[in-house]
Amino acid sequence: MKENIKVGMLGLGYIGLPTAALIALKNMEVVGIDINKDVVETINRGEIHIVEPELDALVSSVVMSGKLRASQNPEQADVFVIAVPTPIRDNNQPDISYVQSATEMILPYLQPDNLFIIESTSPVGTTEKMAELIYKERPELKGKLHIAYCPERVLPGNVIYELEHNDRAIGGIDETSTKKAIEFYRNFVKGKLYPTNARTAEMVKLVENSSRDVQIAFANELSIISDKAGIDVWELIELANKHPRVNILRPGTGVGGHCIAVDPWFIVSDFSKEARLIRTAREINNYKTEWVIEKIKNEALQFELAHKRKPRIATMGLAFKPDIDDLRESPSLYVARSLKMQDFDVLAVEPNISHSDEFDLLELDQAIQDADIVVFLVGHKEFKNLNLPTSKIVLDFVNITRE
Ligand code: SAJ
Repeated sequence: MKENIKVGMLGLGYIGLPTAALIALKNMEVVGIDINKDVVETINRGEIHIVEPELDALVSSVVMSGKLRASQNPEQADVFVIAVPTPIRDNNQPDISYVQSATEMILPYLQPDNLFIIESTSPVGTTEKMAELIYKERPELKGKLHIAYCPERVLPGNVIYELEHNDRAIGGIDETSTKKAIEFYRNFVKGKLYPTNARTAEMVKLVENSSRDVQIAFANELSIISDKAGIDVWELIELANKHPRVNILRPGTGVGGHCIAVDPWFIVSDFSKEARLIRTAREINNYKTEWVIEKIKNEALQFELAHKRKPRIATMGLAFKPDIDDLRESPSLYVARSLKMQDFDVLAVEPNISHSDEFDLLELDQAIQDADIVVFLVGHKEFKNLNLPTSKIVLDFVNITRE
């Protein structure tokens, strides 16, 4: 690959923007291409439109230095990286139309020796499909492009560090593509780069998140069984984990976020007969959220019978996991919303956000003081070591009050 590499990053979201900024920091020229005019303008001002620690300073410095700029229009580059969303539709089928339209967008700009990489989480076979699409429209390029899949595996909240330090699996549609893609990532990744083929690399991403989903489902199922058996699930797991080869994860309000609750469906949709455990894990984790709602409602009903009025319920945490402000696919938000829709008096607390269109957020102390029932839905650090008055009914689904 030549010396001054120019990179076209398609999609400037949670993955595309930090990756583009990191590449620019390593002295490559990066043009970020996004269909959203506001996103393009925000980035060109050196600002950001998403929340991620350290990202604002990084973007501002590489925009100032002229290494990163954003545009709505594609242009020629040496490397194209696709980092657009691949959502699931209502029927749990993956939607790769953004990957396809991003690929179509750059078709006229592709040149011999270009490297085309997909990072978006994708069903197995997507990279080969895009290669077919490219060569159908630009047959003269056949055999002259390098095409690969390389999934990201960064944890929201720690993206900048993990982008640089995590190991990565990189799979080309042929061996030269794999080699060229590894050379490219070596410019900015300190982690190990493992070569494979495109189909395996696609499946690696899906399997990582499915594995976590299955393990969390096991913990969630144990919590439901233990409740029925009159056993403290936290003590149970702590003791079982003393075994040298057992490591049970934590039960909770359900599984949220835009990855673990989504990616397993990419396997289930293509392998519906075979992926029985993966599908069941999804169902168990979704059911756990409904189970939590039922538990709260039962407690509220008991209160109403005893006190002849509806209880005020403080819901502690709305984010999808501890110590972040991300509400996407959040089971806790779903619980609070569902209680509110069923006419319960919900006092919502979320220390990581300052404003919600949906809830009048309360300060922690105020909510506890005003509430009859205090429900812990997320293990935010602010919820540790609280002095909870004994008069309050406490439902702690994440064990944060005992940590
Ligand atoms: N959760 C539990 N119990 C646990 C651990 C997690 O209930 O013991 C819940 C969390 O509360 C949350 C959900 O699971 O609702 C997911 O949180 P997470 O921290 O496990 O993962 P994400 O969604 O923030 O990021 C994941 C990561 N994947 C894995 O750990 C295998 C990350 O590395 C991926 O890059 C990311 O998905 C992604 O983009 O795919």
